[in-house]
Amino acid sequence: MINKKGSMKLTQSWRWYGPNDPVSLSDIRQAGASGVVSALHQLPHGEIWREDQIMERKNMIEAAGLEWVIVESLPIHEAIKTRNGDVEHYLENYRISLRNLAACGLKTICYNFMPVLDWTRTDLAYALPNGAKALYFDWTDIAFFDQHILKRAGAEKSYSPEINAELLKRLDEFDNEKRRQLEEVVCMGVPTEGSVSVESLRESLEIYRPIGKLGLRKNLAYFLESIADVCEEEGIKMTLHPDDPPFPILGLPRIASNLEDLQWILEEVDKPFNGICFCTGSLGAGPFNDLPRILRTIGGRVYFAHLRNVKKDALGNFHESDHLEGDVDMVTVMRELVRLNQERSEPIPFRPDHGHQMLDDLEKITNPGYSAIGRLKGLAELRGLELGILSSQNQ
Ligand code: DNO
Ligand code: MN
Repeated sequence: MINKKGSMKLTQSWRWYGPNDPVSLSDIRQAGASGVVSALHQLPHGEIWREDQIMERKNMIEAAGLEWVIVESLPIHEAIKTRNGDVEHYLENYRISLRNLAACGLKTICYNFMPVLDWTRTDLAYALPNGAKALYFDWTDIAFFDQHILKRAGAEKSYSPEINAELLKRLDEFDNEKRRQLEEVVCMGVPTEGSVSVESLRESLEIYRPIGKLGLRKNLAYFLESIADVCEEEGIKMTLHPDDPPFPILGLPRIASNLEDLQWILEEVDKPFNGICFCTGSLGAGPFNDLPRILRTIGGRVYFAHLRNVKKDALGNFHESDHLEGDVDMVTVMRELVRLNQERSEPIPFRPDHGHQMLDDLEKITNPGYSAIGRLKGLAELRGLELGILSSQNQ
């Protein structure tokens, strides 16, 4: 495909949780996306994805006039992240799933290497002044969970004096109902896969303690080396999703939180298949992350983008803000993405990562962050931004 300057747009894509997703494929088409991001969420982590199961999902998507462009996620079993005795079995399963996906034409895979929990928030229905609801992360809430529910030894040392003071001030707020809600939200893990218990979270903390940041980095490198041949033979690109939020929580190690982390990963396994999913909302919650700079530095290895914004306060608490408003300079990020896209032979897919729960969706049961209307709004804004940048180039 010849990519004349300005002629190729980013692929507008949308996450679909499969047939049980309250948002249908027809909704996705009406939102104007052409690409679908999906996974076989019904399968437990570590199980082989068979070709017939993959084809069934692919056919569903294509029958709706859409294209399955990214697999998100092909999850990494805890045995691989902790490199325990079962690691070789799960690596072999992963390689088989990758080959099966490639045989079905699916060659860009998103995954994360966060211990135990996927993204973590403390409130899934944070009320915005306009009446919409957003996902929210509050340091004082997480400190309460850590110190009073999880009861992790020495937990208070993980929090700044300001947060510990705030916790003392707000202690009365944590009645039984608030404790129950907090426990549910923090332990939720991935919405479609059920939650972990406080007890099993405690056990995981013990497993990860001796591994630490260095050990987890090594385990990621081992995983990447173990799948390198399959990826190179099949033309597969792996895209690592950054940590969300991008700092250690509950004493668990984090290894994909900032530019230095991402550079380490790309250099340690310095092969083109080893790439990044550039998630602006995840990286944007980090106090020192300069998103345009990160993208300019590692952009050559970015094969997928999640676009959303966050707004932090003085304590570092953050909520998911409107896609074009917040701490992430989305205009500059989009300019850089458009530039990168113009160097590619295939367009880079992006999706409006999360969206607000708003309008009619306020009355509906939705997957947190993944209701229809808020993402539709985000996609519309992002598509307009891209078009504006492209047309200003051609003037
Ligand atoms: C958060 C979301 C996550 C993400 C997974 C990828 O920013 O994009 O749900 O999809 O962590 O494995
Ligand atoms: Mn993301």
